[in-house]
Amino acid sequence: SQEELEARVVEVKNKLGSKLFIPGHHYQKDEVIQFADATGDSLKLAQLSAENTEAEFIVFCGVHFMAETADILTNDNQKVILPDMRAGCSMADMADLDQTEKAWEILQEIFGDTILPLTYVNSTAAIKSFVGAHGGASVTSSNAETMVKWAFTQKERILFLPDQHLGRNTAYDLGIGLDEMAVWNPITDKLEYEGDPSKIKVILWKGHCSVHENFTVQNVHDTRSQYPNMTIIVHPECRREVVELSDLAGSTSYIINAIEKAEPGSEWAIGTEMNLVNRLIKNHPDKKIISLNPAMCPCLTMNRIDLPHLVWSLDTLEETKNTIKVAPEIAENAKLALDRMLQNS
Ligand code: CIZ
Ligand code: SF4
Repeated sequence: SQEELEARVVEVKNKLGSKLFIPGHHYQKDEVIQFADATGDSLKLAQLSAENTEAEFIVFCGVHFMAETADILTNDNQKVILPDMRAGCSMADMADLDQTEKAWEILQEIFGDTILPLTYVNSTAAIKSFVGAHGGASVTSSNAETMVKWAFTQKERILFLPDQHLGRNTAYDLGIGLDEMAVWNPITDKLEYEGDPSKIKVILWKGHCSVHENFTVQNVHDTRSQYPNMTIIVHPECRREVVELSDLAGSTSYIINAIEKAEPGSEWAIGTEMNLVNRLIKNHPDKKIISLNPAMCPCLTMNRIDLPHLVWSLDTLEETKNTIKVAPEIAENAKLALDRMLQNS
């Protein structure tokens, strides 16, 4: 039963004490997040894992790329465990190393050595490693602007992986025109662009988040007509048109802060993952909060981590096959990309 499973988590946590650390991403289910030792976005959780040198077992309640980042930043005697190996990320899967090497080769032919690669932290360790090896850095949704500015101090152009929307929204906010942005299509190996390629400043990898792409212009119009006083706040993984029509856009922590600071009685429509929206609704009964998409948008892979998987991973810590271990040669260059971000943001 649920009670037995919960009691088991408490028992293991009490027994292991500081040898066990459970980071929980904001998009995790309540049944899991209630046991998290820390909650946060992916980068904060990886950093907290790295600071926590006492923890021998880090049971990462989030998705695969986040556990990889935690492994890269922690030391060798810390074991990072993902409670369900199927907890991937469709966005991270949209850029693999072969595709990226191919793209890089063609882009070098077109533009020469004028491009710096940047990758959203929502990417595999292999992609971070590629970016690190080519002088680039990782970015998160909270430091993307700073990092894109930094990138332009290094090179004339950037290749932004793997989320076209975060890349486009960030570049647009920095005054780069949509006509100065091209899209790299990794399925056709072609640059999608009409016009003179010498104008291109930003090359956007054609990837997206399948959760945040579910928020539409129609959702914005429906919300405006039904609730004229509502403030619409969205994550920059949403499409450009949706961000354009919204009142506010920002990272997960930006959204949480905005709701926490909001006046009682204020009204909000939020465009981000469903577990987080539901938690904000529950924690702020004095505010009227809805999801921007009434059908709600769960992240199916985040939801793979549930209470039974958490209990199972706690019961199999010593013999687990769910250890996330990034190969040293990949970790080394991936860490370069992460370190450049941490130094510059
Ligand atoms: O969309 C995600 O998975 C986000 C916002 C991850 C993160 O960086 O916390
Ligand atoms: Fe990946 Fe989107 Fe899920 Fe985040 S919300 S883990 S980007 S699919």
